[in-house]
Amino acid sequence: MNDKITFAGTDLLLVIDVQNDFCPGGNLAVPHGDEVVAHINRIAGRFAHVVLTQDWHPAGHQSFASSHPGKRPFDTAELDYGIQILWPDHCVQGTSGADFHSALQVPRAELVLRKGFRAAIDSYSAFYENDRKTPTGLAGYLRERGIGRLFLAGLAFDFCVRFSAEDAVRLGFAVLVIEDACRGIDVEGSMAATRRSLSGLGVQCLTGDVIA
Ligand code: VGL
Ligand code: ZN
Repeated sequence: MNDKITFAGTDLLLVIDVQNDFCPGGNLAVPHGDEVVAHINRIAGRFAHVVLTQDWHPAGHQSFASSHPGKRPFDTAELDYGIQILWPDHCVQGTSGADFHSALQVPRAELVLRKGFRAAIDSYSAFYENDRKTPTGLAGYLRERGIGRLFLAGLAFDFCVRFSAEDAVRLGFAVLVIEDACRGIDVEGSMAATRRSLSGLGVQCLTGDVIA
């Protein structure tokens, strides 16, 4: 059993990409992705601060397989910044697929951070785009607000949650992942690789029952 968490005013819940396209019926459905919603709704009230991220791509984004003739979803392509997995079109700006899941109830969220809006660069992490250099501004926002510890939840565990957690550690935040409030895609062992990476970085994975 995990011990109950003692919260500080400098803790923040970072909810990653709980959007229709990542839920069953969506264009890039994460298996059981909608199951994170109830977990997140239940724990969000325990946090003094909540931030949501929203994957937010222009039509024709370079991470879409449809932008690369002859390629199919889950193929890879060499982009300016390196190898990129190609995805089905998803989370296109202004579409219902980009909307948050309608049952997500986090009215106290203080910021919605949109990412992936540059046509030529994907952005898994809430902190840096996939060139690993272009900041989203979130680190500055959190530092100015005196946030020290981040609890992560959302979709997908092995992409946007993983990259966000790894960057947050490198940026000096304490990071915990609420694992039962995440679901993953699992592309070629990416779930196991995520667990290895997070444990190597000292990121604690816990379950929501120690919070709610
Ligand atoms: C994500 C793939 C492409 C995610 C976003 O939210 O994990 N994955 N865009
Ligand atoms: Zn995306």
